[in-house]
Amino acid sequence: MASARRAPFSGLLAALSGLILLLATSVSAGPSVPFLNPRAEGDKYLLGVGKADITGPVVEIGFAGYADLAQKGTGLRQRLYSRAFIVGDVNKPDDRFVYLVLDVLSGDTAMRYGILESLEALGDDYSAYGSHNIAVTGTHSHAGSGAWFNYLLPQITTFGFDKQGYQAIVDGAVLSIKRAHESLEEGYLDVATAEVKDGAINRSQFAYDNNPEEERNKYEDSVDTTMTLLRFQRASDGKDMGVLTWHAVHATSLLGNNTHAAGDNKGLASWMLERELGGSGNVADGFVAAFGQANHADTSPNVLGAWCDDGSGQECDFERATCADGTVEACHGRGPKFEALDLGVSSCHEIANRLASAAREAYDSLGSSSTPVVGTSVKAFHFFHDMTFWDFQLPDGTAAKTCPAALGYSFAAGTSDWPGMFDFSQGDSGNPDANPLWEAVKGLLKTPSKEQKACQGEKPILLDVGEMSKPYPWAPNIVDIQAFRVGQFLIVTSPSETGTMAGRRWRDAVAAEAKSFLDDEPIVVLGSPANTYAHYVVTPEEYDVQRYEGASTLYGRHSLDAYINLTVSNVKYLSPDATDLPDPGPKAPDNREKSLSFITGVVLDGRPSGYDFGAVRTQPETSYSIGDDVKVTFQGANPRNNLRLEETYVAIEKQDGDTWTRVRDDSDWFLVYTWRRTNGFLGHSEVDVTWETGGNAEPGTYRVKYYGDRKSLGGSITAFEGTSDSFELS
Ligand SMILES: *[C@@H]1O[C@H](CO)[C@@H](O)[C@H](O)[C@H]1NC(C)=O
Ligand SMILES: *[C@@H]1O[C@H](CO)[C@@H](O)[C@H](O)[C@H]1NC(C)=O
Ligand SMILES: CC(=O)N[C@H]1CO[C@H](CO)[C@@H](O)[C@@H]1O
Repeated sequence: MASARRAPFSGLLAALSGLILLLATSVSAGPSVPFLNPRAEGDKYLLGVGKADITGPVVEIGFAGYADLAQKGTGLRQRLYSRAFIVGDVNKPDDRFVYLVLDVLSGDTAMRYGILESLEALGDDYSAYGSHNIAVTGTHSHAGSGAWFNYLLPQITTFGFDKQGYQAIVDGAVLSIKRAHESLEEGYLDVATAEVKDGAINRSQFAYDNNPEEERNKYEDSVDTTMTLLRFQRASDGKDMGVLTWHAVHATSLLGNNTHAAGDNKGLASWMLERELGGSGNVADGFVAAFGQANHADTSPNVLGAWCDDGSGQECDFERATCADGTVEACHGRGPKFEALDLGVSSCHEIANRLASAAREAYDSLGSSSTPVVGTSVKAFHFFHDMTFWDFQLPDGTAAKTCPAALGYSFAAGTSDWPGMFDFSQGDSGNPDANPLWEAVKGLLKTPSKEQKACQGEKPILLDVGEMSKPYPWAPNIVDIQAFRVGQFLIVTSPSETGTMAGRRWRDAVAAEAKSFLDDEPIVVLGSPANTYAHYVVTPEEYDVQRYEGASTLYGRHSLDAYINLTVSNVKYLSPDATDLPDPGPKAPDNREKSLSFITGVVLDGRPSGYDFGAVRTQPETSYSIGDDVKVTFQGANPRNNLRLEETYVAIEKQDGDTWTRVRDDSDWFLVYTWRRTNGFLGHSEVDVTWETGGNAEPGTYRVKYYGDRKSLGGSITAFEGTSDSFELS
């Protein structure tokens, strides 16, 4: 990162204001007064941050990411959020962009259309927002319900599209934008970085090693270890509104057998940093910290490597990730705390801690070694591009082509983060476990055209998804090309999970182009998976190896070159003088109303005689020591009756004289909600609440609350609650 020009005296001013803040702090200092940063330098922008709940149905719906039919929700560990950041030009308020980080697998076409429609319905106040300036990205958590995808292939493992979960994401994303919009104020941006050397390893080193040696030699690591942090600071009182970070690591710390919804390592890191930095020195309740995803495609948070869980004690095969039986089934990545055998929960906490610590380190270096964002203009562009047999030229003049989407054989094998199950293809109709959606569409599978086979080259085609559009398209052929710029800071979004080296090439190409109109050294970050879910993109050399990531690179060997060409050719629309936008291109298909669904709704909730809804089935013990798990069971009802967005299913209340105050809710990582059916026919269910007091509890007298909603046979939904006996924690 190059140093930027600084206004004269601003260093002195910053030092003075830092001193004043320091004095202010020392007067009021309690034990946990947050670090107060000196004022950011640089130009002023219009800035806003906001956060809202997007937690969809947490039970009975398949989770997105691992494509494992067995991974259906049974509860909630931590609510999922949308975090919104708005940056605008002070002089031209219509020139602005919105960067969303959602605790979900990826941005997607369906939710993006929904968000754009809802914003439009909000009227004139929101007319500055549109397709050209909104990026919808996911943290890539593999621990949330799916069933909200626009295209058919990722819908298969969740039995189709679920409007309730889709709407929760759209409504929460829009609410986060509203909150960010309402918080808009003039302020400053500055950038700092930190290294996360123990946050990720390369899970496809064999493919990475196929990149040219001189290129590999330029980098110390086979994953990008730099976390980039962008601080939002308002000018009126110098308070920090939030931080937006980018770092590459798969959000797959929670394993494929975890069935509690959570934002995985990135969602958890946000909660940690928001708790640490929200408060006195910063904007009190609204401090927003987001951990955006970057070029993470070949990274894994399972940093101890991939091992065979077959008793052999061997590492998985370096080339093919297989174990002694020749399959990948026993191969599992090990997180830093894999011995805990707790579905990845402890490893997730550890990785989140490493991410939050790195962000904290970057944050603490602001002022002393940060780069102020300078240059007043803010620009954004977005357009759709059809990758179907698109001819273009590589920078050296060679002709290249992209192809309709297709997945190769290694896609079915999965990765060391979780072996591919792909059992949706093996269902037969006589089998009671058969997947109804797969049964409905498997006859529509096509064999690839000759042109497609030639185009995909090294990739043996397993699923020719780009040539299958019945009953509606199976995968995107039309992708979102998008980039934003504020001052010398550029954000490129990728609809595909992007490999380490692919991300480096892409960022470098954009930086080189942006130099033509910037006085300051460009800082480029890549955010993904954004706007649609276009599987993977790796370098052509990695494509040739056809591991999982190469097999999932949809548009053929030159997918990355095409993304680079399309972005670089349009960087001119980000120049300070730009007054127009690129052609919006062919609209991506909207499958929301066409999507199949075999997801059954809640029929009714019942209860056994003698137990009301909310009755305590198992009371807590009278006393616990910190470190114990407090467990309480209630007579429950299906949480799909009410998502309780911005509210809670469970809470911990602390006694203070005659009053009980809520001290924990669903946003807390250590308070876990589990729902179990106890009689499917009569609709009976129970809810287990576990409070892991080893996490962040203090001594006191407490009780557990449960908030439920029951459905009658007539369809009406009635709220109820339950309260446990009190207990001592010491
Ligand atoms: C979850 O999967 C991991 C990895 O295979 C395994 O070690 C662990 O025992 C599993 N846990 C449960 C509860 O099945
Ligand atoms: C992209 O490809 C087109 C040909 O389709 C070519 O004219 C153009 O120069 C390429 N742009 C870049 C930035 O490589
Ligand atoms: C820096 C890095 O990620 N290195 C890892 C890449 O993958 C190989 C094989 O899994 C590991 O051994 C390296 O540590």
